Amino acid sequence: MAILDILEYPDPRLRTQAQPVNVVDDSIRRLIADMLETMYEAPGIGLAASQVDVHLRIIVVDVSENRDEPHAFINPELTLIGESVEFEEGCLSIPGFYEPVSRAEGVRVRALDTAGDVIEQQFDGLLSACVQHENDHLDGKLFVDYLSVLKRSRIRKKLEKQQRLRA
Ligand code: GNR
Ligand code: NI
Repeated sequence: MAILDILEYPDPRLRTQAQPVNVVDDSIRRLIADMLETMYEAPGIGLAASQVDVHLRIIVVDVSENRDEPHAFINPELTLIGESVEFEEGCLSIPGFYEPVSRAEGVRVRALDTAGDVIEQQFDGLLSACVQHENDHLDGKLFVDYLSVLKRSRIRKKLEKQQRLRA
Protein backbone atom coordinates (compact mmCIF):
# COMPACT_ATOMS: atom_id res chain seq x y z
CA MET A 1 0.00 0.00 0.00
CA ALA A 2 1.12 3.56 -0.57
CA ILE A 3 0.04 7.12 0.06
CA LEU A 4 -0.13 8.90 -3.30
CA ASP A 5 0.52 12.60 -3.99
CA ILE A 6 -2.64 14.64 -4.64
CA LEU A 7 -2.56 17.24 -7.44
CA GLU A 8 -3.61 20.75 -6.43
CA TYR A 9 -5.65 23.31 -8.35
CA PRO A 10 -4.82 24.99 -10.72
CA ASP A 11 -2.60 22.11 -11.90
CA PRO A 12 -3.64 21.60 -15.56
CA ARG A 13 -3.41 17.81 -15.15
CA LEU A 14 -6.66 18.00 -13.11
CA ARG A 15 -8.36 19.00 -16.41
CA THR A 16 -7.48 15.68 -18.12
CA GLN A 17 -10.39 13.57 -19.43
CA ALA A 18 -9.98 10.14 -17.79
CA GLN A 19 -10.11 7.00 -19.93
CA PRO A 20 -12.24 3.89 -19.27
CA VAL A 21 -10.58 0.89 -17.61
CA ASN A 22 -10.44 -2.01 -20.08
CA VAL A 23 -9.56 -4.87 -17.73
CA VAL A 24 -9.98 -4.99 -13.96
CA ASP A 25 -6.71 -6.67 -12.99
CA ASP A 26 -4.35 -6.68 -9.99
CA SER A 27 -2.77 -3.36 -11.00
CA ILE A 28 -6.22 -1.71 -10.88
CA ARG A 29 -7.00 -3.38 -7.52
CA ARG A 30 -3.63 -2.15 -6.17
CA LEU A 31 -4.39 1.39 -7.39
CA ILE A 32 -7.80 1.28 -5.64
CA ALA A 33 -6.17 0.10 -2.37
CA ASP A 34 -3.67 2.98 -2.62
CA MET A 35 -6.45 5.47 -3.42
CA LEU A 36 -8.42 4.36 -0.34
CA GLU A 37 -5.33 4.63 1.86
CA THR A 38 -4.62 8.11 0.42
CA MET A 39 -8.26 9.19 0.96
CA TYR A 40 -8.32 7.95 4.60
CA GLU A 41 -4.96 9.54 5.37
CA ALA A 42 -5.83 12.94 3.82
CA PRO A 43 -8.54 12.70 5.30
CA GLY A 44 -11.31 12.96 2.70
CA ILE A 45 -14.66 11.31 1.95
CA GLY A 46 -13.85 10.60 -1.70
CA LEU A 47 -11.02 10.49 -4.22
CA ALA A 48 -10.87 10.24 -8.01
CA ALA A 49 -7.88 8.65 -9.80
CA SER A 50 -7.46 11.97 -11.68
CA GLN A 51 -6.39 13.60 -8.39
CA VAL A 52 -3.42 11.24 -8.09
CA ASP A 53 -2.46 11.83 -11.74
CA VAL A 54 -3.85 8.52 -12.99
CA HIS A 55 -6.28 9.33 -15.78
CA LEU A 56 -8.50 6.25 -15.56
CA ARG A 57 -12.22 6.23 -14.67
CA ILE A 58 -11.99 5.08 -11.05
CA ILE A 59 -13.46 6.66 -7.92
CA VAL A 60 -13.51 5.71 -4.23
CA VAL A 61 -15.81 7.09 -1.52
CA ASP A 62 -16.50 6.53 2.19
CA VAL A 63 -18.81 8.92 4.03
CA SER A 64 -19.26 6.65 7.09
CA GLU A 65 -18.53 7.93 10.60
CA ASN A 66 -16.21 5.00 11.37
CA ARG A 67 -14.44 5.16 8.00
CA ASP A 68 -15.21 1.50 7.40
CA GLU A 69 -17.66 1.59 4.45
CA PRO A 70 -15.47 1.99 1.37
CA HIS A 71 -17.01 1.99 -2.12
CA ALA A 72 -14.94 1.72 -5.30
CA PHE A 73 -16.49 2.32 -8.71
CA ILE A 74 -14.76 1.59 -12.01
CA ASN A 75 -16.14 3.21 -15.21
CA PRO A 76 -19.06 4.76 -13.28
CA GLU A 77 -22.16 5.86 -15.19
CA LEU A 78 -24.43 8.20 -13.24
CA THR A 79 -28.17 8.78 -13.48
CA LEU A 80 -29.17 11.86 -11.52
CA ILE A 81 -32.40 11.61 -9.51
CA GLY A 82 -34.71 14.19 -7.97
CA GLU A 83 -34.49 17.88 -7.24
CA SER A 84 -31.25 19.77 -6.86
CA VAL A 85 -30.03 20.51 -3.36
CA GLU A 86 -27.08 22.51 -2.07
CA PHE A 87 -24.14 20.84 -0.35
CA GLU A 88 -21.18 22.57 1.22
CA GLU A 89 -18.30 21.09 -0.76
CA GLY A 90 -14.58 20.90 -0.33
CA CYS A 91 -11.93 19.15 -2.40
CA LEU A 92 -8.57 17.63 -1.48
CA SER A 93 -7.20 19.29 -4.65
CA ILE A 94 -8.50 22.70 -3.46
CA PRO A 95 -7.45 22.58 0.21
CA GLY A 96 -8.99 25.01 2.69
CA PHE A 97 -11.93 26.23 0.58
CA TYR A 98 -15.57 25.27 1.12
CA GLU A 99 -18.50 26.56 -0.94
CA PRO A 100 -22.12 25.51 -1.55
CA VAL A 101 -22.72 23.60 -4.80
CA SER A 102 -26.06 22.45 -6.26
CA ARG A 103 -26.26 18.72 -6.91
CA ALA A 104 -29.05 16.25 -7.68
CA GLU A 105 -30.36 14.88 -4.36
CA GLY A 106 -30.01 11.28 -5.53
CA VAL A 107 -27.84 9.31 -7.92
CA ARG A 108 -27.94 5.84 -9.43
CA VAL A 109 -24.45 4.48 -10.17
CA ARG A 110 -23.77 1.70 -12.65
CA ALA A 111 -20.12 0.61 -12.58
CA LEU A 112 -17.71 -2.30 -12.35
CA ASP A 113 -16.59 -3.46 -8.90
CA THR A 114 -13.08 -4.70 -8.01
CA ALA A 115 -14.04 -8.18 -9.27
CA GLY A 116 -14.93 -6.70 -12.67
CA ASP A 117 -18.64 -7.39 -12.16
CA VAL A 118 -21.34 -4.87 -13.10
CA ILE A 119 -23.02 -3.35 -10.06
CA GLU A 120 -25.80 -0.79 -9.74
CA GLN A 121 -26.45 1.15 -6.54
CA GLN A 122 -28.51 4.19 -5.56
CA PHE A 123 -27.45 6.84 -3.07
CA ASP A 124 -28.78 10.03 -1.54
CA GLY A 125 -27.53 12.70 0.84
CA LEU A 126 -23.81 13.36 1.20
CA LEU A 127 -22.88 10.12 -0.59
CA SER A 128 -24.86 11.26 -3.65
CA ALA A 129 -23.08 14.64 -3.71
CA CYS A 130 -19.71 12.98 -3.19
CA VAL A 131 -20.20 10.50 -6.07
CA GLN A 132 -21.20 13.40 -8.36
CA HIS A 133 -18.13 15.41 -7.23
CA GLU A 134 -15.82 12.42 -7.92
CA ASN A 135 -17.40 11.70 -11.30
CA ASP A 136 -16.81 15.35 -12.27
CA HIS A 137 -13.06 14.87 -11.57
CA LEU A 138 -13.00 12.11 -14.21
CA ASP A 139 -14.19 14.67 -16.76
CA GLY A 140 -11.64 17.28 -15.60
CA LYS A 141 -14.31 19.25 -13.75
CA LEU A 142 -13.83 20.80 -10.29
CA PHE A 143 -16.36 22.24 -7.81
CA VAL A 144 -14.91 25.74 -8.35
CA ASP A 145 -16.27 25.55 -11.92
CA TYR A 146 -19.77 25.95 -10.41
CA LEU A 147 -18.78 29.18 -8.60
CA SER A 148 -18.62 32.74 -9.96
CA VAL A 149 -15.56 33.77 -11.98
CA LEU A 150 -14.66 36.13 -9.13
CA LYS A 151 -14.79 33.45 -6.39
CA ARG A 152 -12.89 30.98 -8.58
CA SER A 153 -10.12 33.46 -9.41
CA ARG A 154 -9.75 34.45 -5.73
CA ILE A 155 -9.32 30.79 -4.78
CA ARG A 156 -6.87 30.21 -7.64
CA LYS A 157 -4.73 33.20 -6.65
CA LYS A 158 -4.60 32.18 -2.96
CA LEU A 159 -3.58 28.62 -3.84
CA GLU A 160 -0.98 29.78 -6.38
CA LYS A 161 0.54 32.01 -3.71
CA GLN A 162 0.66 29.14 -1.15
CA GLN A 163 2.25 26.89 -3.77
CA ARG A 164 4.88 29.56 -4.60
CA LEU A 165 5.77 29.95 -0.93
CA ARG A 166 6.03 26.16 -0.53
CA ALA A 167 8.23 25.69 -3.63
O1 GNR B 1 -13.26 15.27 1.28
C1 GNR B 1 -14.12 15.72 0.51
N1 GNR B 1 -15.26 16.28 1.02
C2 GNR B 1 -16.38 16.58 0.24
C3 GNR B 1 -17.41 17.30 0.85
C4 GNR B 1 -18.56 17.59 0.14
C5 GNR B 1 -18.69 17.15 -1.16
C6 GNR B 1 -17.67 16.46 -1.78
C7 GNR B 1 -16.52 16.16 -1.08
S1 GNR B 1 -15.27 15.24 -1.84
C8 GNR B 1 -13.86 15.69 -0.93
C9 GNR B 1 -12.68 14.84 -1.32
C10 GNR B 1 -12.32 15.12 -2.76
O2 GNR B 1 -11.72 16.10 -3.13
N2 GNR B 1 -12.73 14.26 -3.65
O3 GNR B 1 -12.49 14.49 -4.96
NI1 NI C 1 -12.36 16.63 -5.17
